[in-house]
Amino acid sequence: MGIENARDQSSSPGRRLATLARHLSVGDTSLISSRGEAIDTAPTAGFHGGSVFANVAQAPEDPILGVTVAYNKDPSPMKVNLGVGAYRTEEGKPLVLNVVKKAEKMLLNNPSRVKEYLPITGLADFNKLSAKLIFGADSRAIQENRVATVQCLSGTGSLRVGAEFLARHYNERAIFIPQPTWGNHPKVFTLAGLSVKTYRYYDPKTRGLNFQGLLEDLNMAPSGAIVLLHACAHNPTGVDPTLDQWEQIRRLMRSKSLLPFFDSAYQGFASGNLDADAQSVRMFVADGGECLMAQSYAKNMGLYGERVGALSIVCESADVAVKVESQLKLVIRPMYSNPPIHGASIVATILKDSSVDKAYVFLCFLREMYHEWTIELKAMANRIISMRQQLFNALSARGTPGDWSHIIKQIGMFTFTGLNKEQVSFMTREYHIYMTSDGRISMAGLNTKTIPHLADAIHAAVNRTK
Ligand code: PLA
Repeated sequence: MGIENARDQSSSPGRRLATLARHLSVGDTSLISSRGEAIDTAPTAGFHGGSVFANVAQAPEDPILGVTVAYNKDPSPMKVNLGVGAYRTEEGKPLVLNVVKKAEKMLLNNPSRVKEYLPITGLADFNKLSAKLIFGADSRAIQENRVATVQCLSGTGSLRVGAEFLARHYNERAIFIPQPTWGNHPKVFTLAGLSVKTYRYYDPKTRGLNFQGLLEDLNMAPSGAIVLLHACAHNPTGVDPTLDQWEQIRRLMRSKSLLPFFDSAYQGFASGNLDADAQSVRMFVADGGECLMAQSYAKNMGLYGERVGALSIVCESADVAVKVESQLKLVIRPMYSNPPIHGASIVATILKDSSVDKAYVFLCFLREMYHEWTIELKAMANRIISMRQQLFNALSARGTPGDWSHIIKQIGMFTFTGLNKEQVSFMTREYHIYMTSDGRISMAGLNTKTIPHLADAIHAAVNRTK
């Protein structure tokens, strides 16, 4: 009897026959160990029928990226995707910045460019320029060579590498993250081996910052604990501390030796100004203390799928920074070996600045690219701000019950509407509006044409469950 026939038997003699057939075929499939002994191949279920993964449970879709999956399946022509934070033009199209296209053209036309492996730490120019972009050109930490920067896979990869480093080399496991925060934060930190705790951040009543709660919770954190801070444009709430509040947070954290871990995924998107959006970070770095910084170019350069980001660890001395970098390499090498070259080359081309020597025309051209980027970035930020005003106006015009002023007060890519799960699912079901179930909408996905539709949906959802 062949194996095929034996496989069909489900009765007990059938099973025995199957076992026999397996034994008979051992000569063909058994392995020989390096010591010359036969190794029992213990055939898997897959080998004899069902999948070896038959017991794998169906996982739920990601709460943010799964919204796009559902959106893509919807055949309705009126559907709108306000789930993932991805910038769209007024025509509803994804945007590749002109300056990015220019940089890519330059890279393509440069015959000396090759596709060799980058070092484990990534493109050196990119790392230097990234640190300068977030910490400022005049940062003492940079001048004193106290910053270890490694190129990583966008913001997420930077957070993960930083967390893995902390889990191995830092004496405190607890990381305090704001409540609420970006949904991937707890997963990234837990899987890296840190112990995730939360601090109060958002007050649903005022739809603003729960500053008192934040201070109390950080004050209760164990000395040395890690604290995750959104550098600007807090996701999902769109609520940031004022500069004065940042200063109080800084003082409290430094007095308790809490270690800041900044997540900067939206530099330039909150205010339209790269320096203004980095002020919170620069405040902490200026005091000479240590911190971690995860940077992403997904949003501010529109390089989402290129996966470009950087992790910087600001250290107490240049000597420590050298050692920290050596250990970051040990984290990265077994994870993905070294980062991809293309996106980082685009960023480095744009960030190169001619301030060193304005005499070179070539360098001046590069500086122009930087300037051009800031203009395109500001245009994206301004369009988002105008969407806020338009949505607010549309709801006011409809007389939608409730105070909607938070739409214009919140900043960055998202509005945390305050709509509940039921209202969100009603809007998706009846109006084909896709958003995360916590009521967050990506303002960057809206345009003048879709605003009336969204306002109608919100109006109906609110009136329905009033
Ligand atoms: N940190 C925060 C606060 C973010 O909002 C995001 C992206 C990241 C890090 C990671 O970005 P990156 O790895 O692509 O650089 N948040 C998005 C996308 C825009 C996502 O969930 O992946 C969001 O819709 O919330």
